[in-house]
Amino acid sequence: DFSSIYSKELLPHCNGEMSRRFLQELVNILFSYIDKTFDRSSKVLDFHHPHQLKEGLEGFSLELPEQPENLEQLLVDCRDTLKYGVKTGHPRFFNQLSSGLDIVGLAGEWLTSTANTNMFTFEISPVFILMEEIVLKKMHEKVGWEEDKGDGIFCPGGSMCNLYSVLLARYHRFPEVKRKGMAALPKLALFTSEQSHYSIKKAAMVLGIGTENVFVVKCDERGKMIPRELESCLNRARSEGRTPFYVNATAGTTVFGAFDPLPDIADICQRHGLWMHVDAAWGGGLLLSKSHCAKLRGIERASSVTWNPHKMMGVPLQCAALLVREKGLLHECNQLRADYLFQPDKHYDVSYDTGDKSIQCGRHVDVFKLWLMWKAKGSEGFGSQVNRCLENAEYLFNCLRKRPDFELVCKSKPEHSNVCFWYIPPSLRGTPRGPDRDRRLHEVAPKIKAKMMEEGMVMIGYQPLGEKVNFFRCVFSNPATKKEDVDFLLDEIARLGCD
Ligand code: ABU
Repeated sequence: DFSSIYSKELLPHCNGEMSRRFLQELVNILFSYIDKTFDRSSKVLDFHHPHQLKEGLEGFSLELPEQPENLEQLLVDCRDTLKYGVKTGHPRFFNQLSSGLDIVGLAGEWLTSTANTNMFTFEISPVFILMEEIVLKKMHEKVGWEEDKGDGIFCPGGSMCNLYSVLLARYHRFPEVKRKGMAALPKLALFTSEQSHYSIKKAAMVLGIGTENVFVVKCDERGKMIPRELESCLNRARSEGRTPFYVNATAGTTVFGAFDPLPDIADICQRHGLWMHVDAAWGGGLLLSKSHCAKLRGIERASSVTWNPHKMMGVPLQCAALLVREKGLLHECNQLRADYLFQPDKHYDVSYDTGDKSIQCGRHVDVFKLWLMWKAKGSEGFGSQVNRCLENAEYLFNCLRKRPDFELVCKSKPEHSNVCFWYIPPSLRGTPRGPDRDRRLHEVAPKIKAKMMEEGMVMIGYQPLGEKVNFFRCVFSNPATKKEDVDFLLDEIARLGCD
């Protein structure tokens, strides 16, 4: 019982015994949460509306006190924080591209927090800096780049990686931008598919290029960029007086999981002298699978690649890497030589002070958990994990084909682990296709999702896309998910949606 004990009785104020007991108690709470995460009979979430959580629930208050609270209360708060959160590692959590709870990854995250250091210099992160180099090399090898040529950096999420890619491409073509800014440049244009991630447009916005200068290239019915549409966008941009400099190709789109035709896009980029970026935030994990890596053929021709191990590889959030083919460019583009951090006269090889490659100053250690998981599984272990997720997707696809109460959005076999579908309630079955059916079908997924969240036994996302009204998107990245969870998902949707 910690009810009469306060944080002033923990380290550094007192001896370590009480700190150990407190942390041990916290670990017990975490173990119990982990057990529940893998227990199919436990809920994925215990949903409460924002106002309910803000008002406070059964002794759980988010408000901050003026006076210290005792350690017992802190442990209750920790338990409640997990209780009212979402178990993203639950085998029936299908809501996001990142899911799962990897025990080795978790160990890595705990160690990282305990070490509590910063990635800007070798002097305070000697081991982590070298691990980053080793892991990046391994990722370059999987992409297919020549040994010792590439560069890269772990950054906070795929959107930031994509931002870096646009920044680098612009600097590569117009190095004067670093000092003179956008006013010294012609009107730029960049290109990305209509199904690519919104972060490409956001990068254009943040970097002062402007969203109107992002050309959105049409996709085919599977969500893949159409190369001849890219060519016509390039011609249009030129005829409008813009200077094309960057093309983003997506390897694993967010909704359909589609892979753009990388070799064709690489040919176009080569012909027009453009930077080719591949956003493989979601699809990068497939590089580790012998059965599926061919879907990324052509990625080796990219100038830069985004790859998020926190998605398909199941590494705890967050873990995202920007890989760059040309060594030194990141440093040249972002270096500002802050004297208080990057002194050139240190007694070790200062090329390991990688912090000036970054646009951040402080940088979290995201690499250790990935390094530890790679040791634990080997590339092959990651490959089998990816294969299992894609097998689940194929199983769901086959189930959907057989069931009359569901309709697939894409009729062809999924390339990645995304499967998109509508549930057709009894009242809509047999209704002729058209605006009236679309209007009613659009309301089905949000209604089911609302009930699903209130009951909390499973979780899946939905969205509209182009002219397609709201549909469910199921994604598999959790190695704990089995076929029985897929059956459960479909039966739950049918139960909740039956009118
Ligand atoms: N950065 C894309 C993540 C979106 C998703 O999990 O659905």
